[in-house]
Amino acid sequence: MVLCALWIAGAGSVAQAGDIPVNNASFENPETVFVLPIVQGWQETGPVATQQGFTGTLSTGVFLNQPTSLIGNADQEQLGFIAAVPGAGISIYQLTGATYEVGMTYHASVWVGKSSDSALGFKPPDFAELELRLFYVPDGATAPGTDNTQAALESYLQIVASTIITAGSVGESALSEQLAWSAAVEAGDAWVGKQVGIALLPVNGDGNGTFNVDRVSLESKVVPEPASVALLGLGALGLLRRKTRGR
Ligand SMILES: [Ca+2]
Ligand SMILES: [Ca+2]
Repeated sequence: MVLCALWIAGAGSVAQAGDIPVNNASFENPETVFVLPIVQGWQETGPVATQQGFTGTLSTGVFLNQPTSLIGNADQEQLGFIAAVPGAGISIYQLTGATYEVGMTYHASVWVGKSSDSALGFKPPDFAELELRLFYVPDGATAPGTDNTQAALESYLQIVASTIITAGSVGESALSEQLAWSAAVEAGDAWVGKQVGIALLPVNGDGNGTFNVDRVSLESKVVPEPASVALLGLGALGLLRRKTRGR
């Protein structure tokens, strides 16, 4: 049994667990003195429109944490925002440098709040929902453009893990941590070897309000599968027995 325990401990140290870098994880870029409808380091999708001379995906961007509407536990100077408008193909997503590996779980964390009546935009209704999604891109899928449909977006962002965050459960002056954990990746999963993707997208609402997001992080962890552990244990016991018999 001692040998068995050593083997399991050894397996954990060999696998590549740890933090997975996320681009612009704190929404500090581009730098703004108020608000910009741009999120660097992420792909932004959604309707393209023009406002105040700027043409682009106005439903997603970054804003300065204003002293007049201070969000107490935001990280650094800025946050991201995502309009709580479902069905319009709105998202921010990125593919990381990591790939889904068998025996690993993937944990995503993002801190989420919602706009207040007085801040940028209006407060979303309590039933509005934001989804935190870990995804993979299936072979041959076409990257959605900015003016894509929701269907095009969904076919590209294939779900590995998903957490739905309701506006009623998050605050205006403080963010709260939201998590999405994948199950342990198994050999037959379609996402084995595919890039680990992370996305935030509105999935319910009445078209009003925005979600505020900050501090995105992602990590992989080793999960010894019960079956593997049992097999390892049996194998180790078998070896011990053979050694004992041989003496
Ligand atoms: Ca930030
Ligand atoms: Ca945008």
